[in-house]
Amino acid sequence: MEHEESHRFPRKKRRTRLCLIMGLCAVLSLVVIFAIYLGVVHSHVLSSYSPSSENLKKTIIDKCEAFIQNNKSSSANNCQKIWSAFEQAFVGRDPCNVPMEAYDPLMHTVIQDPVCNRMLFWSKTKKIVHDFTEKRDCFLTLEDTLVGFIMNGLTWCGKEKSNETFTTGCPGWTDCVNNTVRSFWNRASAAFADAACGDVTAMLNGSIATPFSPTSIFATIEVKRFKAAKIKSLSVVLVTKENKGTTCDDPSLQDLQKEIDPKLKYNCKAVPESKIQDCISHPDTACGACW
Ligand code: AVW
Repeated sequence: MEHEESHRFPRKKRRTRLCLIMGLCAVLSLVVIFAIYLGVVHSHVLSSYSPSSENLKKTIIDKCEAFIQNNKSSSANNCQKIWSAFEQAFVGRDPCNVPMEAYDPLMHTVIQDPVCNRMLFWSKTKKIVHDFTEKRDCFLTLEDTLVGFIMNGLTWCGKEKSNETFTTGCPGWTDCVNNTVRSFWNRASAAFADAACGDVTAMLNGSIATPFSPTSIFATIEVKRFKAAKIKSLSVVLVTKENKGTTCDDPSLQDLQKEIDPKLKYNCKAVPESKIQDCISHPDTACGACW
């Protein structure tokens, strides 16, 4: 009995210690869970309270500065001034009633040297064209210029009688004609086409029925602004899938030819997509050999 007692006592002690450790663990776990909860709630409250205009402003200024850092020829630009000129175009306005002219002050604020002979226009070929220019310096699209680079991928709008900027709940591309984002791209495309000079290239999609789509920005804005006094030639690169699809004789491309000034030399070449993909994967291939 005595022997049993002496054994029971240390076992009780051990149990008490185990209980203590388990209790401590439970308390610690609760503290950690509570801290995580607090962190999540706090960051959520912060993000829902901080106006999206602050986030958009930061995104735009950061992208602007990154671009200038990588493109020393753009160093005359002032990102703060660009932001101010940008926001005045749409803040306080009905997001369906922002004409492209609203972005005139922005376009006049941005300093962009034209790059004669290297300008690349595109329509329905967004991915392949940018995969290509990302790897090559021989061609430049609107999205490779300061203003195009900054706004590419962003959504924004304002609201009547409000000085806030929104990045969600904005009208979609086709919801209304004069929407904040579409008018920006129309205006920026107009400026890009106005600056076009020398030999100009356009990459169009030979896998669709109408490569020169009459409703596209390329057809409605850019081609209409090509000036024969500055532009020597327009070369169409018709991207085809294994030589299938539309050819350079396509009626829509004949419309394009009719649309441009006859003084401007026109040529068109159907190029298999695989050939351009090869050039994307082998950046050492000379640009002239890509099509
Ligand atoms: P695109 P663009 N809904 O490939 O010639 C949503 O037709 O117009 O080429 N987004 C749209 C819609 C739509 N219905 N239509 C166009 N977009 C947006 C600037 C979308 O982001 C350059 F200088 C699509 O990827 C090119 O030479 C983009 O607009 C020329 O304009 C292009 O549509 C390309 O305009």
